Amino acid sequence: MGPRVLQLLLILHVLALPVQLCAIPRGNSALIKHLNMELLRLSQDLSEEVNPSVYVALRLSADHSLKKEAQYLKRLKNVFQPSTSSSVAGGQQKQPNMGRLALYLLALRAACQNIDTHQGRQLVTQLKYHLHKEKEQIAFKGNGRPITSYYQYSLGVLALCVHGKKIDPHVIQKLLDAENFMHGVKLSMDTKAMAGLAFACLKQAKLNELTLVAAISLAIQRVTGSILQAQTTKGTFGNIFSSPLAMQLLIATGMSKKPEFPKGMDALLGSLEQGHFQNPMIMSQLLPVLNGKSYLDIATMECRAEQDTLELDTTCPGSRTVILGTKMITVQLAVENPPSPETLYNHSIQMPSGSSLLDVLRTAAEQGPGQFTFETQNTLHGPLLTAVMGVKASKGERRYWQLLQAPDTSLQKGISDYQPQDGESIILKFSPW
Ligand code: B12
Ligand SMILES: *[C@@H]1O[C@H](CO)[C@@H](O)[C@H](O)[C@H]1NC(C)=O
Repeated sequence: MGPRVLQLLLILHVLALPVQLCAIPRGNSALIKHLNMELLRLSQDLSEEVNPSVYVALRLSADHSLKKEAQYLKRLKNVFQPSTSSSVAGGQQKQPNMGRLALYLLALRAACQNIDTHQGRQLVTQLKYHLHKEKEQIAFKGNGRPITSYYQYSLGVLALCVHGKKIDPHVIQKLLDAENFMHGVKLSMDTKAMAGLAFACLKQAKLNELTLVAAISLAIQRVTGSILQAQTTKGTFGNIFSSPLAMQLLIATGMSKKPEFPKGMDALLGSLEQGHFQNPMIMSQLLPVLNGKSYLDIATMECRAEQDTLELDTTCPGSRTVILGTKMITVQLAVENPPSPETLYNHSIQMPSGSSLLDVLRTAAEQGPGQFTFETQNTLHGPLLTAVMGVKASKGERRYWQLLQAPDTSLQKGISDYQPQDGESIILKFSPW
């Protein structure tokens, strides 16, 4: 062995050390702590968009860093209630969509903030107005479908409910109808779970008339029944990324004694250990489950005697840091806009291994000016692909750029999270939803 080799080995050894220390740990409590830490790290990263769902997850955890949580709440307020502070709203749109507003209200309750103030009441009124407009859309213009989605509609109901606010019975009725008849719209597992959480809160809040209460109880039975029935042999409900919300519903409805529950928990912990949960939004839906909590628990939070023991480990880079390989891979990228049979674009792209699909799109766009173009929009979930080759959904049009692995497997991750393999063929297809 020459001295150069020895030197190299030594360097490699030194390089490998921190990586080892930062790897995803084994053992359930270590895994949970690791996830908690990742979310806390995210909350401190000023380059990340503030996300009320991340705050809620930190608040529902057993371990806290109260100072960092307070700092994050302040940042949330700056964005969602910019008038309360001197700072200018940081980047985000002035009017948050209904779902974000609802998540923010959940966050305020999770901070035990009094919303019976002038500004708090404004937020509640705003959310009620959104729900009212959605109710009208469902009943008259939308043919059973809301402007946003039943997922956001459910979040809205849930947020008012955890604050103990009275909700228009007609608004509740529309969600019951959607769950019961579904208006020909197949509700996704995530949506069912969120609707179920809203129903579970309404039942517990006891704010409603008896007939409505009976209908709500029935709806809870149907939703939980269909979720339990949908469990796969792997233990997931829907796919792995809808399972956190499904498990939250099982927790909220006291079903954690059912045999399906530990099976679901094993699936979640297994995937966590394998590093499948890297999206902040999904991580924030998962952490409460691992702590045995659901969004329903926010309603009764007292914010007293909390364990202020979580310390940020600054020596690890965070699992979302991607290290690109030196090996090059080839990815085939095609664009389809049915019913047109021709492909708008179809080329192979060379990339370093470990690149995300977003990197692939960027490289394609750089290759020939005008050949490939795309646009994205920031969401709490990450960058959403909104336009390709100048084609985008017009206002109210229910179409989106679906990500597929050829020929027709829908990807379960978004453009910034998905890493194509060598020789993989990706199709961007303008699809209805
Ligand atoms: C409704 C919904 C959709 C609708 C949104 C339309 C609408 N106007 O509401 C449609 C059908 C368009 C959609 C598309 C996709 N979705 Co979707 N979607 C959801 C759902 C059920 C709710 C999202 C929501 O309203 N959040 C609440 C509000 C407050 O947050 P928001 O940030 O303002 O919401 C916006 C974004 O979430 C965005 N959005 C929706 N889905 C996705 C997915 C990604 C990756 C991104 C970046 C953004 C995004 O649309 C929302 C409305 O504007 C979630 C379920 C969940 N557990 O979160 C899945 C979910 C987020 N979607 C998912 C996926 C995989 C996709 C697709 C990538 C599927 C595909 N193969 O093409 C595409 C996005 C492709 C692209 N163009 O970039 C996964 C993400 C998993 C992960 N690992 O991160 C989830 C968790 C579902 C699941 N269990 O698999 N989705
Ligand atoms: C794109 O081109 C490749 C090879 O040139 C071909 O095999 C593939 O079927 C094409 N894809 C689409 C969606 O047309």
